[in-house]
Amino acid sequence: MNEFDPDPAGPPVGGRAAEGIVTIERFLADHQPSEASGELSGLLDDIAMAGKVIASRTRRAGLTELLGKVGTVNVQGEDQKLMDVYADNVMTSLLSGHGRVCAMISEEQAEPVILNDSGPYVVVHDPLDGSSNIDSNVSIGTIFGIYRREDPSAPLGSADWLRPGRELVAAGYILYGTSTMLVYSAGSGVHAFTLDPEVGEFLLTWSDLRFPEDPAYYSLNLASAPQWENGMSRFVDWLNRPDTPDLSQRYIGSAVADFHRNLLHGGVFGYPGEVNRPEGKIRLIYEAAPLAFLADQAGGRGSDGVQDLLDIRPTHIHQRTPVFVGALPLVDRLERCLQEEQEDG
Ligand code: AHM
Ligand code: MG
Repeated sequence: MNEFDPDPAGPPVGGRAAEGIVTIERFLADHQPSEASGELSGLLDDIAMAGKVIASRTRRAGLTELLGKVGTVNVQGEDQKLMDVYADNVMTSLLSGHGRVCAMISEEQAEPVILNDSGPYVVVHDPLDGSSNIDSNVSIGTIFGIYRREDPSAPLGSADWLRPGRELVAAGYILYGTSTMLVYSAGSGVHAFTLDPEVGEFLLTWSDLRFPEDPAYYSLNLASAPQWENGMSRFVDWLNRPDTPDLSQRYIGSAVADFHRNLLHGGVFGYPGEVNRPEGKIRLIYEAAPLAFLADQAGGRGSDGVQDLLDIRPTHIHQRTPVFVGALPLVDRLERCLQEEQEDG
């Protein structure tokens, strides 16, 4: 073997590789509890369909008029790229059928989008995370979470979506990278499917994904370090100690892509609070909570530096939070660094 030969063992993915061809539709049907109505599987299937449509358009983004800014500013004060708007429309359109979804919370919509008062599910989503990367052909993704309404016959209101991530019944993302991959959990493990563009189906790639024991990466935008809240320097000092595990820094700038790589190879993604922006940048409901749900299901966790991200009950739909999400030892270490700083004052 010379230095250019690929590693014969392949990447150290902590999950079970698929044997044979299993479509997402079949996997969902085989894995739903026997007493389930099939509504949640149907909803996940609708999301997979939305992923196919968005993937097909992102593939052509550089060739079409879709690339560029739409000229409006979303509720976060960010320019809306045309693809953001397109992806938001696709999600709303495909999830409004079947009467399953009562309301959707989207990064691109200032207010909840009400679809069907008696639908049993609320969907929260960032239709195109990392969209500032589109014009440089870098991976982006759709993040989603699903809550089941406690009482679908009660009047619909904010209590149906201002809920802690711990109450999610499913969450996941679709990553538009070198291939398109759908990763989801409905509370019994994390499963990953790759879109076969020839047949137009998501096919099982790994089931029961777990963070590998030895983490390989940390994903932080080190250029923001001068603005970070104080305890972060303790973590950077720890990273540079000779007895610290050998970690590489990798930062794509699409949280979903950074999370995905760290899930496969072990690592942590962080977007800390900053001195002038203690709440950080990442949104709790449709970015942080779904990723924390997946991390938890894969043997990792998510924290805001003080508490588990899954325990935070939001007070408004576009609330931001500091985020540390990924492999357990790294999230625990980050939390400890921030807490020690607090204690030492
Ligand atoms: P977006 O939802 O507007 O795309 O913003 C979220 C993105 C994350 O995907 C990414 O981790 C972060 O913003 C990058 O921000 P920065 O360029 O400040 O590092
Ligand atoms: Mg986003």
